[in-house]
Amino acid sequence: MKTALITGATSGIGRATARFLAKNKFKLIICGRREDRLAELQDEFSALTEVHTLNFDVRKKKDVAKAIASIPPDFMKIDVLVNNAGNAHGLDPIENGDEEDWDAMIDINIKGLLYVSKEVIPGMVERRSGHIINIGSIAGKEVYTNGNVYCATKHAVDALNIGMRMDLNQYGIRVGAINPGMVDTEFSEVRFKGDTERAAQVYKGLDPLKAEDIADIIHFVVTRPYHVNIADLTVLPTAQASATIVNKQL
Ligand code: NDP
Ligand code: 8X3
Repeated sequence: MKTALITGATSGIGRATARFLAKNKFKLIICGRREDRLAELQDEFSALTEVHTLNFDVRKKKDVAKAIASIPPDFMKIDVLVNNAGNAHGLDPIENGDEEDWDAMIDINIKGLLYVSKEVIPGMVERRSGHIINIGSIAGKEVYTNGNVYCATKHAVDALNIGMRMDLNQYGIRVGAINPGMVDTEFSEVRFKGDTERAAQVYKGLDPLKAEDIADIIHFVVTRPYHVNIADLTVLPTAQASATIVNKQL
C-alpha cells in the first residue's frame, strides 16, 4: 500500500485528492491548519484506509519540521507528496498591493512548499524512490492584470518543479506539476477575504473545473507505471482558453 502526504487537505483540490486516494487504498497523511476539518476527514477516510493527520502552518519552518518528524513509523515511507497548500490573497494593482497579502502568498505558496519538500525529500533520496506533485496554476504559465504577486508565486512553483526534477533525477524520484485553470473551491473566497458574492462572480456563466476533476487527474498521474513521469500538465475548463480568455455566457 502506498502512502501519500497531501498539504492543504482540508479543502478544495487537496481534500478531493485525499478522498480519491483514500477510495483507491492509499495510506494518507492529511495536513492543514483547520483541526476540526482534519478530524472530520480522518473519521470519513478511516472507513476506507489508514489515515494520519498533521496540523501545521506551512509558513512556520520549525513547525513543519516538527510535524513531519512526528509521523509514526508505519506512515514514514512517503511515496507521494502532493504540494498543494496555497492560495491567492487579494487581486490588486501592484501600486495598491497589500504587503501582508504579498507576504502570505510568498510565504505559503513558495516557502511553505519548500519547507515541506525539504523534510520529505531525504526519505525519498534514501529509498531512491518517490513522487512529488507540485500544484502550480495557469497563473504560473501566464500573468494577468492584478495577478502580479500570485502569478509570481506560481511562476516560482513552475521553476521549482523543473529544478526539483533536475536535482532529484539522479535518485530516480519523479517530479511533476499539475497547473489548473479555474477550479470552483474556496480559492476565490480566500482571495476576496470572505466576500462570497464576489467569489461567486468568478465562476458565474461558465462550467468551471471541480476539485474532483483535478483529484481524478492526480490519481491518474500517481498510478502510472514507475517509468512514466507526467512532468507538467495544464488543465483548463473547456470554457477557458487562457488565463484571461474565458467564454462566459452571462
Ligand atoms: P482552497 O482554499 O479550497 O484550499 C487551500 C488549502 O490550502 C486549504 O486546505 C488550506 O488549509 C491550505 N492552506 C492555506 N494556507 C495554508 C497554510 N498557511 N498552512 C497550511 N495549509 C494552508 O483552494 P484550492 O483547493 O483551490 O487550492 C489548492 C491549490 O490549488 C493552491 O496551491 C492553489 O494556488 C492552486 N490552484 C487553485 C486554482 C483554483 O482556481 N481554485 C487554480 C490553480 C491552482 P487550512 O486553511 O486548513 O490550513
Ligand atoms: C488559480 C487560477 O486564474 O485565478 O491559480 O489565477 S487563477
